[in-house]
Amino acid sequence: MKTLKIAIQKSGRLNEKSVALLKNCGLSFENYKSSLISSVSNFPLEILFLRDDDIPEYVQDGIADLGIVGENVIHETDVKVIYLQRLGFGKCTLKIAIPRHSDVQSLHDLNGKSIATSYPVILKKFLEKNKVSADIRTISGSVEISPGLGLSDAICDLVSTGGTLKSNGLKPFADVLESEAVLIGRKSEEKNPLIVELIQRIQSVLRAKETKYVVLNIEQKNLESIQSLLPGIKSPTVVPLAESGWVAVHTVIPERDFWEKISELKTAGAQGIVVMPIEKIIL
Ligand code: PRT
Ligand code: ZN
Repeated sequence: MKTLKIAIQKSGRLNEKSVALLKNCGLSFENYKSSLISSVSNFPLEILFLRDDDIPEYVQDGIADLGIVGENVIHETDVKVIYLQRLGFGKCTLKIAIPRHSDVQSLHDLNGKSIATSYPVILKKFLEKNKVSADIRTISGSVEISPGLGLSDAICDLVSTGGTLKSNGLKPFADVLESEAVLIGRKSEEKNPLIVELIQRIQSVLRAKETKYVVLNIEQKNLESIQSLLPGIKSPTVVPLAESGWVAVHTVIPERDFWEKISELKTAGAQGIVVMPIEKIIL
């Protein structure tokens, strides 16, 4: 079978998590910072290390079969690729931001103003959709300093914590695009068995990350009340303890309502609660 190629960011914000995701899928490869390509020894896959801006086009043109890249880059380059899987990291929002004391109150107030950005394509579409006519100034980096230098009235840039805006005297004004890292590919290759296999592995890693494995002890008489609190994958595993009248319950809990669940379990009489990370969940 033809060896697949996946393009990931060479260095930058998505590199580490892309590499970790592939390694968690059981893929074995060297992550040399100096090389552009690395072969996976236990799966027919080669990893290309590229600048993120080049990844969508490489996938579209068939130089790579798969890519891991931020949605913001895909929308800006306007290529024909498909989303195979959202990956849950690299989350950020492309936002229009204005100086803290700006008189801009509504989107309409941006008419006639200048906005500096590295995302002219996405911004243009957003402004057109909202019937705003502003002057888009395309710059390639350090967009956030532009209003302070008098180069623009506003900016449109990626924001994650908001710290960069704040330290440059800016405040968020409007959300343009939500973004996270995604696995992309080509429509024609969607059913390639190697791609299907890789997506299944990625999904099992992502599912595991969303859940914790929990073991707890409970008196038999309280078992029913806690069973209703524990959805588990199918139903919890219940094992008798040496001490009569007590059982151990094994289950999984979603990360998102973890603390809430634990406190409900304690109230229902659970003791000796042990929580463990899960490596993979294969359904
Ligand atoms: O060299 P290469 O071209 O590959 O990398 P790059 O410099 O173009 O991209 P890089 O590594 O900075 O970001 C890669 C991807 O990470 C982006 O395309 C986004 O999808 C995602 N991402 C997530 C971010 C951020 N969060 C982010 N905060 N990309 C950039 N930022 C920048 C933003 O531009 C601003 O300068 O961080 C600053 C704001 O951060 P906060 O935390 O202060 O709000
Ligand atoms: Zn880039």
